[in-house]
Amino acid sequence: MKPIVFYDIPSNMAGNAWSPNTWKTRYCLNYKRLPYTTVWVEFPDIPTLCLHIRAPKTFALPMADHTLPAIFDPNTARVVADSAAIARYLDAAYPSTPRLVSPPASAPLLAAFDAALVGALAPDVLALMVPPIRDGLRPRSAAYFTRSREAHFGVPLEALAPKGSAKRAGHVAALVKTFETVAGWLAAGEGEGRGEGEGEGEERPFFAGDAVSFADVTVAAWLKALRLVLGEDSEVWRAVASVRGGRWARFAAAFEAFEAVDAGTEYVVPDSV
Ligand SMILES: N[C@@H](CCC(=O)N[C@@H](CS)C(=O)NCC(=O)O)C(=O)O
Repeated sequence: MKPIVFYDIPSNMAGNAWSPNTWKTRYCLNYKRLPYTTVWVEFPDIPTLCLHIRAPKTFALPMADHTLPAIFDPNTARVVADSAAIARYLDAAYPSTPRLVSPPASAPLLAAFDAALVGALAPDVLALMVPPIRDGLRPRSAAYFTRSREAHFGVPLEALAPKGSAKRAGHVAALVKTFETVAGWLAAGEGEGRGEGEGEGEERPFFAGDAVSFADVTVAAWLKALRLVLGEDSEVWRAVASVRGGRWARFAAAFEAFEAVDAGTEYVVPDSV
């Protein structure tokens, strides 16, 4: 099998890969052990790349019709954009790899989960992550990111959650509350139907039980990006990691086996575009 081409966004941060959305696809590819090679695309080149490879618009963001992750699979000549669509495609194209959307009829539920998670996390996670993301991007992407995100938020990025401010403390507290809520979703039904004393305190490892699904990948990708962008020692990661006696720290640890990042190659805008 020829390696799948995976389009991701580079940075100067440790390990290069930083985006919560593209981490979803990297986790899918690594979990399925599919051969792939990363092509690193700077933010301002995403529309050019997507038009060139004919990636469908995702309309995932108010400020951009085209988004990454996207993949090109040379084995089938298919181009797929959007992390949930990529997970469904990989399940269908490579049925002997572990499924992430199982049963396939759960696709709408998983899409709804992904949207609900982003909706719940976004106000706080973005205020806390956007300024350090800008600082960690390379210059061309950083300039684009500052312009597009300042236009979106209507304030200088430094004003989103200044260090030491009450505003920042509010975002951290609200983010922790959201992760408490999501931990509640994960724990729903745990231990039910068991005899007294049996199985008490046993955690369900993943949202659908013992096997990883796309729901787990979406949460793991946000946890990974938080840890990476804000730092393992940040007040934010420490607060999130301590929810329910370390539930999210244990969850994140289960994904460490799927965090390989290849060196890949840099995207160069073709002359013909
Ligand atoms: N729901 C989409 C979201 C993708 C997304 O928002 N990607 C961002 C990078 S984290 C992007 O490509 N942004 C392009 C831009 O801001 O111009 C998915 O999961 O693939």
